[in-house]
Amino acid sequence: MEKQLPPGQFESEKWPILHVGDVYQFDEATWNFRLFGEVKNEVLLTYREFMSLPTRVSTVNMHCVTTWSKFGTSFEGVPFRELLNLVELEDGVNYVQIYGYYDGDRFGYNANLPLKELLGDDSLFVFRWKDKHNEWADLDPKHGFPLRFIPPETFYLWKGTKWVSGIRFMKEDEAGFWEEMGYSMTANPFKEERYR
Ligand SMILES: Nc1nc2c(c(=O)[nH]1)N[C@H]1C(S)=C(S)[C@@H](COP(=O)(O)O)O[C@H]1N2
Ligand SMILES: [Mo]
Repeated sequence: MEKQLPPGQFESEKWPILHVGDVYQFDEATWNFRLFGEVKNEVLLTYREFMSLPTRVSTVNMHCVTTWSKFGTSFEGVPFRELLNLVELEDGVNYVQIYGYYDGDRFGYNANLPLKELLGDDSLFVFRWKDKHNEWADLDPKHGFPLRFIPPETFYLWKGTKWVSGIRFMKEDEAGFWEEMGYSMTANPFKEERYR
């Protein structure tokens, strides 16, 4: 993947940790993943069911709105598009909200994204990464274990929900956690869309 620094960003070799609130403590017995909203059939996946979905490895670039960019990190995860095979969407679904843990609530954090931008190999729910010794390792809880989203690099990394709990399908775009506080709905780092 090409290495292009978006305007106002600097390159970081390290992978910083950034989130609000405490770190989610994984418990397989209570963990599940919910597909809901504008769907004909709501789906609830257990951890085992989610982890049996097809996975792939992608090497991606990450751009945080606080100005660090990290290039060339390899992740293993389930492509977003695999989840689309499990639900029948209502007509006119164009956006999603990806939910995750915040402050005791598994659905306390969310970020909105346009559905059609999430169909490629650079749009993954990840659980493993190639660490600084170039060895495969489980994600650290602070980075979102057991599962976190990594968006395409045409979105700032706040759209990469950690400790994910589900996807809500929507006809109209709706603001998520940071978007409600004034951050950009579209959030393209290469257009420097930080705020709205
Ligand atoms: N659940 C949750 N996901 C989150 C956040 C958060 O506060 N809570 N912060 C976001 C922000 S602003 C960034 S930059 C990335 C940081 O991911 P990292 O800590 O793995 O670098 O997580 C995103 N996902
Ligand atoms: Mo961020």
